[in-house]
Amino acid sequence: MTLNASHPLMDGRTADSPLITAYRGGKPERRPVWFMRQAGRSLPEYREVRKGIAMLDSCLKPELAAEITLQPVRRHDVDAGIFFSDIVIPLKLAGVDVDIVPGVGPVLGTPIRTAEDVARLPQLTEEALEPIREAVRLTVAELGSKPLIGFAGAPFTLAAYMVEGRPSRDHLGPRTMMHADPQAWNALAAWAADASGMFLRAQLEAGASAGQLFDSWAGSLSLADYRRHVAPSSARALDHVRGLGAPLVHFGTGTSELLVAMRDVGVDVVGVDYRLPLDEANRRLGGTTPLQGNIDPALLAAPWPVLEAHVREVIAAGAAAPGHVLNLGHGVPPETDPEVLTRVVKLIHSVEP
Ligand code: 1CP
Repeated sequence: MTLNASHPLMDGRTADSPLITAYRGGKPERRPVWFMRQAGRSLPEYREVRKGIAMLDSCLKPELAAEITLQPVRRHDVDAGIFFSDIVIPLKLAGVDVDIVPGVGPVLGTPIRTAEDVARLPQLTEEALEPIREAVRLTVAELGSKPLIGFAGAPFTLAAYMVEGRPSRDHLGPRTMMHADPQAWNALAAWAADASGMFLRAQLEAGASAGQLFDSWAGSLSLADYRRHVAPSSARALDHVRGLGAPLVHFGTGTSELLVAMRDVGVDVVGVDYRLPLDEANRRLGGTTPLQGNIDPALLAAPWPVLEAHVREVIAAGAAAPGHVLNLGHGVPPETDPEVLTRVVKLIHSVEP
């Protein structure tokens, strides 16, 4: 199982890029940076092209998804594009009744709560993923030597929406289900693992040079629950893309106690949220895992000297790790001034690697 010879990671375009070098634990010629949610509402050019088009529809128009992916790369000179899509797109493409409601987030027509609900879920097919492959092909043709990062939602985070039917704070529904009805839970997590795994594989095969699994809400789990009820299905999602040779990143928020378990599902890089300094994350991981993170998104709205000092601290703390890719500790807040992001990128690139 390998990528095609004309894939950007195989034909010389991205293999030696700063991002891929750092993900592989090397020291690149410039310190790489990208931002989670760099595409999206902080950019006026995004708001312009999205006018009158629903979120999930915009993800399924290949030209539009490619354009939105490229916008922040052009504007900020970040070291990678993150594919514009959403973690619930595989559900939508499988035929699940799901929408993204403005101001709310993902909402399902019918929540999935029992073994019968899980058994009725439609299967995602390879053909349904064609708009995703097409958008990735269009994007990487424009990106040249800058890598595209593909992504998918981890089964727990996806299931958090599927069981609750909408965003929730404490994710009680899935956390109850894994104990009250472990069989139904395992079946749901397996369905989500395969849907996400196929979605990520489609992006990598079509031209993405790295993949990130988002388990954004894993921080609501105890370590014991994570290891027993969640890690096996996250590993199953990644089984779809292991061996392709593309670096794999695993990120969640509130996961300071889970970092080792998240690395152990079999990834190359661990994404760290803003709560834990990177030198401590590196210590917990034994000093052998490249890290990504972890500028506090709250500081993007602070006066520049405060933000600059914080970014320099993150760079210094990350130097302990075998490789470090700068990012935020979670996504770009929609109200962020995009000029601040550009300035942060310039600052990061100006510090000697
Ligand atoms: O109309 C809009 O602009 C809606 C906002 C929006 C955007 C821009 C949503 C709805 N999704 C996205 C794109 C998106 N989603 C990207 C690509 C853009 C980029 O990163 O630059 C990615 C990687 C995601 C992934 C995603 N969706 C995650 C994991 C990352 C994270 O932020 O933790 C999650 C949890 C979702 C669910 C989701 N989709 C949208 C919203 C508002 C939410 C969160 C809702 C909640 O609070 O539970």
